[in-house]
Amino acid sequence: MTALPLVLGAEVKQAKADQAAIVALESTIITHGMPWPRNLETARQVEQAVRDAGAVPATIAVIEGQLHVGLDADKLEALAAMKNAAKLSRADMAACIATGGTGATTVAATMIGAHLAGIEVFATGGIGGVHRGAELSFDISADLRELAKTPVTVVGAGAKAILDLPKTLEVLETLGVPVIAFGQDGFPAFWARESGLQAPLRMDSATDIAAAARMRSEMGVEGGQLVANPIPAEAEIPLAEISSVIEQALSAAQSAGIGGKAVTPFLLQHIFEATQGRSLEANIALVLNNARLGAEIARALRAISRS
Ligand code: PSU
Ligand code: MN
Repeated sequence: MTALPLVLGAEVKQAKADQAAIVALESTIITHGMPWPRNLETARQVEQAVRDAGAVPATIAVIEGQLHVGLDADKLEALAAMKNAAKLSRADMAACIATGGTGATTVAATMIGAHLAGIEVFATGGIGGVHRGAELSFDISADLRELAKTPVTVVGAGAKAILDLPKTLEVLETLGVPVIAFGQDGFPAFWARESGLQAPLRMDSATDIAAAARMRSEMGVEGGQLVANPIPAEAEIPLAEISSVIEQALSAAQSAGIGGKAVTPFLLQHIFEATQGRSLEANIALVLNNARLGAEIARALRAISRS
């Protein structure tokens, strides 16, 4: 048998020994979601937001064939500066590790890494979902199926309106994934607090979210939970404003013949340019907000385990 080269960062190792609260963080947002050098700055700020909220951050990535859970400062910087890091999901993560490759982890791959390291909570920006036109392209992110399978609570700001949000919610329901809006009834749409759609579930405290996760595992119901945490009001770009930019980005992707893994990064970059960076500022604000809530949920889970 080949042993899994799982490397815990020093801070994460200590947190495991202390049974402290840990929050996993993804790395595709660093390599494919934000431009240099804001990606590095943001990655550091997000880690600090987790610490300030009383938990330990564990940024996950594959580096030279090792699955790192918690990156030291040098590794984080090197990854952020990389121009050609792979974007890893469930399908290609093992192959990358086995062949000594380097790549950033998407939501799906980060969930797998977190679970292997015994981490129950993961904070990010937004999840992948059902793309518009999926009835023809069949482009549905592996993130959705991962949520159905792997017992990690993922905190995101909903899903971007570059996706087909009603279909994304339908698929999550079919897969048996709890979708919990935090503190409101509506399902948030990443840059916008409201998508116009109702969220299937609403919770108002980290304790309730932690209790629901525990109950699922108690019952032997597999899979995780999606917590949809609305962007802070002061940072939001309402749907009416961002919609036309999204339409332009989608038609640009179509004319350029973009497909597969390249779709999401292409759309994000286009929207960043078209909003003169405002989309990036909003993105950073919501990730920090999710990091804080992730830390609260991780602490609430620790509290339940101790009681
Ligand atoms: N959505 C965002 N920002 C991102 C991503 C999604 O708003 O950076 C990234 C995440 O890593 C997510 C991945 O898991 O894109 C989904 O890609 P795909 O649609 O190719 O599965
Ligand atoms: Mn896809």
